[in-house]
Amino acid sequence: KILVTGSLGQIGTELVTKMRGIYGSDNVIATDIRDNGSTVVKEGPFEILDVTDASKMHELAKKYKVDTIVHLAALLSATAEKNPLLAWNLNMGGLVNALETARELNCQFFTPSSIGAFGPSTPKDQTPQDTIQRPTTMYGVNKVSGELLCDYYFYKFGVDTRGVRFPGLISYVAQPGGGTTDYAVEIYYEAIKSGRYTSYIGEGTKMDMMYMPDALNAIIQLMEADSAKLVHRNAFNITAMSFAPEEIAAEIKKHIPQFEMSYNVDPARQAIADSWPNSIDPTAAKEEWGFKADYDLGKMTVDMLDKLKAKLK
Ligand code: VAH
Repeated sequence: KILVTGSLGQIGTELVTKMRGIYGSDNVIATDIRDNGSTVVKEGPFEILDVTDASKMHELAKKYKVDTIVHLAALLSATAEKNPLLAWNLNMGGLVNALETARELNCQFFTPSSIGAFGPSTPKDQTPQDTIQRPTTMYGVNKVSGELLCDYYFYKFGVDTRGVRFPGLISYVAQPGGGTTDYAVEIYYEAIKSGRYTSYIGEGTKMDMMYMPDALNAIIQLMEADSAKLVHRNAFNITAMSFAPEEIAAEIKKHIPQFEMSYNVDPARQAIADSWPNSIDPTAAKEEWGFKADYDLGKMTVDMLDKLKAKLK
């Protein structure tokens, strides 16, 4: 039985549905702080859970006899930078509650880190798996602390914790909330809706990205990997592509020639993006659990535009 927090978020919405298809609906308990009446709520067990409520989390985990916890509930980078103390309390408070529940009930554990766990002093191109991590955002501080805390729970208490450093994730089912890479999702919606997009991230700002199907496969593949083969645990660099705004705009124009891109840089989110790597090296994930991405920018763009045309018509 798998308990998922943040089930109504960008990752959770699709991961719950995919896991229910693989492991059986009754074996995936979706939780979130609100009920949005979506299929995630209707198609299997759903519970309201505020991850800062330790006793409620423990009560639900015991009620459903869970053996796996997937902890996704968090504030993303741009929101966290606007509310740093709220971000610390929710991101770290929620994480420690989830880890304690996993320790007490002997659960396998997954939570994502991010390319946001790196900072300006980190090597920016092909960022290594093991390198300096001094992020300059609250989100990054949360992610580095989270990686260290998850490794600690593995070494100290034997909790089977695993994680990946996600790049920006692009999807058409549920929108991201409050991220820096959200422009790469918004641009596809606007290409269909209005035929033009004004990017808040400036030209030339390269960031790692990944299409959601590859992200979901990575979570399941890592969780099912042979633990004896894992040299690293929290958290693996993974990526599918790296591009700047003008590159995704050019790819969209191949399909929508009249698409127009313009720029109105948001200093706050540009500063976050500038502190992150240009590209990271996913070799460890490939070697230790066979990670590979199927979607590059071209293939993702075809699928995103097809799916959004159907969704938005
Ligand atoms: C964010 N989408 O923008 C998240 C992610 C690497 C980006 O961490 O904050």
